Amino acid sequence: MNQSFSEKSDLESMVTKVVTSTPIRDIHTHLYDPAFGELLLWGIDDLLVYHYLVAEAFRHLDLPYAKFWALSKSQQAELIWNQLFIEHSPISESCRGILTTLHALGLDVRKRDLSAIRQWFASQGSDNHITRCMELAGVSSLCMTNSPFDDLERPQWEKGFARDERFHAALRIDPLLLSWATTAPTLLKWGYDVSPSLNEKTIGEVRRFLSDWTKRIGARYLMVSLSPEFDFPANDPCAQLLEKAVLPHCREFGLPMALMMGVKRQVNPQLGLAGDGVGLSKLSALEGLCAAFPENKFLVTVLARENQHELCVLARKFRNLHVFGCWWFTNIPSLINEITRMRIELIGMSVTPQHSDARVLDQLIYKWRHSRQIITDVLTEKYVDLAQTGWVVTEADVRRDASELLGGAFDRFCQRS
Ligand code: RAT
Ligand code: ZN
Repeated sequence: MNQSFSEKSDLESMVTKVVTSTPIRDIHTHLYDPAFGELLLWGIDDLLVYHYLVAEAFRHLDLPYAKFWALSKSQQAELIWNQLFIEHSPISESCRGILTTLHALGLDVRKRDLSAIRQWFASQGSDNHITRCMELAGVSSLCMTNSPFDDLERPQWEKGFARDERFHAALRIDPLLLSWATTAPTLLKWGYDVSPSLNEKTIGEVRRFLSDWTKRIGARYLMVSLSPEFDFPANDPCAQLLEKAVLPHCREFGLPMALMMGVKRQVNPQLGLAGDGVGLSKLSALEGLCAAFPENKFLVTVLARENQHELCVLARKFRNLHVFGCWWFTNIPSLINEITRMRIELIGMSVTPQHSDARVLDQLIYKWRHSRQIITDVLTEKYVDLAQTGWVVTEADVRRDASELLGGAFDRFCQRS
């Protein structure tokens, strides 16, 4: 018999226990299967040169951008460590994240000793470290971001390798949709008989390309990050390719299309990867897509805080829309709290509140520990509200709900025909 919980403190400890022990399926990261060797980043220097921290360090650094980029990775890491951890308190989410991670790995952060931390990482083996980070984060599987247009990544897929079953693939197609003029010659070089104009033959060849890569990598979904200017329907190559090639391909393979909306690329190009910003997306475009293509499934996250409410309302209208993640600049405790609360209040458990977007393996630990805590807090509060009506929440209920939020709802959405 399931025990029932109605006291707030009982509920709190039960929800904490359940959410902490529910395995997470992380649906979007930038991590790689270990077969990709050095493309899978880990360790203190990669943690420190994460672009979220580069942007923050430049708030303090009095150094020309070019000089910073000319430094080695370890010199850059040292500068960032000094600015963000020694000269100032490491309070920002990205800084705190490093401390959460080091602490969970058993390192003593009190010493503020970068060389000791480096020494510790240097003595770790990458295979064990993958398992340890995933265990400490409570992550059972994760989705990579796999781009055939990436010259470092492509050869490994072409060669083939034994897959690590914890690492799932997602087919990233930004160059195809966002820069057709330069991508068409690339496809031609790879043996796809495309022309600059999007005629029937070209569309067929684009679909053949998508189909080859979907099969080659075993893609779970296709994905693109879109700028605030993205519109649909429209007469530009992005909207045309989406409608005529990508969405029919997704229908044929039964795969969702992930749209990450609202990134303003290279607001400050001197910052490199850290130079992207945010803008308000036109969710009327998404509404148009969901309505016009009921047989397509859309996985969507938005970068602008101001778009979050409209996105939830859209999800109430279209069951072919699955909302996920607190992405990038919204992956901070105050906004995760606000957004998760709002989502659960508007669309209940039919949402995936978080993905990690980890670029460095160790980041799984903090990204998930911090978010799990907030998901626990929000759920507890909601169950307490229910208890006040006399509704009795059982541990089995919480187990089911946590499992939905941490990957189950996503899986079912993907499997739906
Ligand atoms: O969050 C990030 O690390 C960004 O740089 C982007 O990669 C973003 O997540 C994306 O997938 O476009
Ligand atoms: Zn990402």
